[in-house]
Amino acid sequence: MSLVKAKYLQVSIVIFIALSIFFNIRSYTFSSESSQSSSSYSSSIDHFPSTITNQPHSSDNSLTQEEIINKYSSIQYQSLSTSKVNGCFVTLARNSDLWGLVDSIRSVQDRFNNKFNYDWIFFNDEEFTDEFKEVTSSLISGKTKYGKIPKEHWSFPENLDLNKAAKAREDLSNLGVIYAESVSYRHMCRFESGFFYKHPMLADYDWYWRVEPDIQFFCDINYDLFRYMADNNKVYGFAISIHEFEATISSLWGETKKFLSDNPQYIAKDNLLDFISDDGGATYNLCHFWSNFEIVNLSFFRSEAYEAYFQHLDATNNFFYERWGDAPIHSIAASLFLKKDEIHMFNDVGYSHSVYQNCPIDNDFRLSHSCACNPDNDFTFKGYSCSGKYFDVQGLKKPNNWEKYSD
Ligand SMILES: Nc1nc2c(ncn2[C@@H]2O[C@H](COP(=O)(O)OP(=O)(O)O)[C@@H](O)[C@H]2O)c(=O)[nH]1
Ligand SMILES: [Mg+2]
Repeated sequence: MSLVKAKYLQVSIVIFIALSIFFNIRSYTFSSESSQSSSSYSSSIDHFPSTITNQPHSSDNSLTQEEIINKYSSIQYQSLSTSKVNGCFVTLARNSDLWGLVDSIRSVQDRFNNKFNYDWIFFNDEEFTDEFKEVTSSLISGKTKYGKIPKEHWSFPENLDLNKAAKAREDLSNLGVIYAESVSYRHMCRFESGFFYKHPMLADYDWYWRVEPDIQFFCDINYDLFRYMADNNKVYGFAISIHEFEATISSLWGETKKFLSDNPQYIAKDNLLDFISDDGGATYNLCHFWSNFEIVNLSFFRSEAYEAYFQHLDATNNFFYERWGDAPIHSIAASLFLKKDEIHMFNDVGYSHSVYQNCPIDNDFRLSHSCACNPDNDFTFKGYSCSGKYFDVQGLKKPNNWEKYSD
C-alpha cells in the first residue's frame, strides 16, 4: 500500500467513526423523543423516580401557612411533578353544562394543571355527548374519563312517599328557597353526599378535587395542592365557607345528634365541633364548607364513620322531603369525624363560584401570584361567611388588615 493510499484509508476510518458516533447520538435522541410523544406527558412524569431532596414532608406541620406556601412555591414544577399523588379532578355535569364548564377547566388548567397534569373524571346521569367529550378532553392536560352514574345512585328510594315529596317541594318553593322545586337538584345533592366516591372510575384514586361549571381560580397556584394535603396530613380542604338556608335542612342536626348518640365512637377527639355549633353541639349554626371546591382524601368518604352517617341520613328520605345539600353533610362529617388539624383552608388560591369569592387580601401575595381579583370582593371575613369563625376556632392568625375587608 502506498503512503498516499494508507493516509487516505486512515482519514476515511476517522470520518467513518465520527459519522457513526454522530448518527448513533441522533438516533438515540430521535427514539427518546418519539417514545415521549407516543405516551402522554402526564404518564411519562408519573413514572419518573422521585429523587428530589427538597421535597416537603410532614414536618411542615410546624410551619405557618405562609411559610409552607413559600417553601412549596420555591420548588421547581418539574421536580414537584415527580411527586404527584394519586389524585384527580372530578366534575359532575350535564351535557348542557359544557360551555359554563369550559371556562372552569381553562381556569384550572391555566392556573394549576398545565404544570401538574392530573387526570379529570366526569360524571353524568346520562351519556355524555361526543361534543362534550371532545371539547373537554382537548382542554385538559391529564387523562380524561367519562362515567355514567348507575341508576340506583340517581333515583328515588323505593319507600319514598312521592306525594309527600311533591308537597315538600311546593312548601319550600313558597318560602322562596333556591332550587326548592327541583327534583334533579335533590338527586345531585344525594349523589354528592353518598355515592360519587363509590363510582368504579374513582376506585383507583386516593384524592379528589371537585370542579363545577362557572368557577374561576384568580391566582397562579404554583404548588401541588394535593401534595400539600398529603405531606401535611390534611384530609379535607376548602376555600370558602358560608351559612346554609335553614329551611333546606330543618331536621339535619336532629338526625345528626341521633346518629351521634348511637355512635359516639366516631367523634374525633380533637374535632372542629366549634366551627359548626356555637353552643357545644346543642344546635347547628348553619356553617359549612362550600363543597363546590373541595380537595379530599377519599378515605374520608370511604370510612366506616362517613358511610354509617350517610346511611342514617339517607334512611330518613329527607334529601327529598327537605332539600339537604351535600355541603353541610360533608362539613358536619368533616368537623366531627376528623381532627381539626386535618382540615385546611386554601385562602391563597383566589376562587370564585357564582356570587362569592375568595380573593387574597395581601397585596404582595396578589401581585406576585398574578391574581386577577379585587380584594374588596373577598368574602372570607364578610358577615355571611363562616371563615372568620374558622380562623378563630382553628387558632389561626387572621391576615393584617382583615377588618378592612369585613363588610
Ligand atoms: N349530570 C347532572 N349534573 C348536575 C345536575 N344538576 C346539577 N349538576 C351538577 O352538579 C353540580 C352542582 O350543581 P349547580 O347547578 O352548580 O348547583 P349550585 O352550585 O348549588 O348552584 C354542578 O357541577 C352541576 O353541573 C343534573 O341534573 N345532572
Ligand atoms: Mg355550582
